[in-house]
Amino acid sequence: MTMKLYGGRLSPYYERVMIVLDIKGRPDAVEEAGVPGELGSQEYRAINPIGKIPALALEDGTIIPESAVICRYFDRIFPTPPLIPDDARAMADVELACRIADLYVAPALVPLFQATREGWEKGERLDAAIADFGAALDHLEHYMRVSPPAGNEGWTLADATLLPIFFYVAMMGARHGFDPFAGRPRISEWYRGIMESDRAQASHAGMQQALQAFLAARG
Ligand SMILES: N[C@@H](CCC(=O)N[C@@H](CS)C(=O)NCC(=O)O)C(=O)O
Repeated sequence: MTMKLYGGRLSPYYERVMIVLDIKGRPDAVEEAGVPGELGSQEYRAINPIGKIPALALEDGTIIPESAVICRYFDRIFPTPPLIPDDARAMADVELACRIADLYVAPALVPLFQATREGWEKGERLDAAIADFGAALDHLEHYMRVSPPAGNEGWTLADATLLPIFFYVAMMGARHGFDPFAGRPRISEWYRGIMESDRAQASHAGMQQALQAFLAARG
């Protein structure tokens, strides 16, 4: 039995895992299994009681949830090229970018998704959400010490983590009328650089396609 990956490319956490498999040259290591019964269903909770995607089912049926853990699992079973540099300082830079993305940037996107879904008017509530989002980006900018990869080579876990989150960072900026890159030269330079690679272009195109399909199905 092959491994199964539950989720879909609309999720930046799922896409992170797919990028890691691409970096490893092992895109076929998993069967993409979708979300049985949809998110929130009992059927999916029977697979992963946390209810979130992605989740990885190993060959023996063991479930590993949490994208960061799944990525590290793949880094062990497919060791080349490595996702985490050996050098202690470079390792800390990569880990820090991943942590700040997961703990601050991604959660600060959630109110902006809500604002988009519910069509919030300009005003205090939207301004506060944008300000919180800006503060999270400032944390990342302050500690951003990773350089963009050269084309498809030299990708780290920071690149795989940040890229799909930045699909939504750029989108929410455009949707709510602010430039998330303005005054943030480090993340601007990283994003401009990584988007020159085929892998980043393909990832964003795949997420865009998943988004269009989702919006069309919602009607
Ligand atoms: N910390 C988790 C976050 C995963 C996550 O929040 N996934 C979202 C989709 S982008 C989800 O499954 N949401 C469903 C829910 O919260 O019910 C990870 O890194 O895997």
